[in-house]
Amino acid sequence: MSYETLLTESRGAVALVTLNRPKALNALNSTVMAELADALAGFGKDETVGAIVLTGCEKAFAAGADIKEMQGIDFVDAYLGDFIFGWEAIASVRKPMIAAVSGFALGGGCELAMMCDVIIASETAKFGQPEITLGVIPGMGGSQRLTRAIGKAKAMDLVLTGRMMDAAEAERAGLVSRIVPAERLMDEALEAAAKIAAFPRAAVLMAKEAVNRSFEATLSEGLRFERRLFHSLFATADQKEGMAAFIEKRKPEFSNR
Ligand code: CO8
Repeated sequence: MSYETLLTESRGAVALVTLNRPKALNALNSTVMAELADALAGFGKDETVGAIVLTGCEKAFAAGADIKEMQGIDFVDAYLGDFIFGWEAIASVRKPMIAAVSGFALGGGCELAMMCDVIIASETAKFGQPEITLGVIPGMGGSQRLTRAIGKAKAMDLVLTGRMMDAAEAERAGLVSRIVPAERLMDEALEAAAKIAAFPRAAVLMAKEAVNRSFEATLSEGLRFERRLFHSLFATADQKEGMAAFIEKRKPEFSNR
């Protein structure tokens, strides 16, 4: 599939999606959002794909929603046109997604990274929700996902002042999973994705579902949900193979059954 604003490729069981508007620092216009939703839904359904890496360019993962596109719209346009359509489709991809972030991840770009399951950042990464400087607020989950990721104190600081945090601060705050030197970013993200994609697919999807459930459920409901998923995995051939391989001191051969 070829896109105007994205590059997509499969590398074994890993799909790589690259935002490709470098001159606009990968600003997220409506074409990017529609193409991203389409590409991620396609890889979500592709049985050969076990994990997805989403990245940008060296200078920017994405510098936010496209301000030039947004500037002229009024409330009725935004409301009736359901402005920022498409993000639900991105956030509901069932396969693990790794954001490989170099440079700016601002506004909608930070929000897009937070829709991924793991954020691997290069030392150059900068995160922020600068919408306040434009007279708006985060619109694609920033006030909610950022607060859950890093807590109220820091989320308020970022959302109210519009300041950026560097990779080290983002890692300390719990937004970023790992920081790597810039030249290692893609290798690290692709290796992590390949590792995930090699594990039994059902267990991987359930692990993602269970962790995400913790954002929605009470502790007792979440624990019950986790237990049911855990029990259900004993119905899979891959559980038998994984445990037999451990006991027989050999590598497991998973079949995704
Ligand atoms: N939208 C449109 N164009 C942009 C954007 C953007 N968000 N960010 C950068 N660009 C363009 C610039 O206009 C410039 O284009 P041109 O060369 O034609 O003038 C080019 O990218 C390079 O940018 P700069 O010259 O500004 O590069 P600098 O290195 O000087 O600065 C910054 C980099 C600091 C990242 C700066 O570009 C900047 O502040 N960008 C805007 C960041 C921002 O405010 N983002 C939040 C946008 S609002 C938002 O995301 C709301 C989310 C709601 C949901 C989103 C749904 C899609």
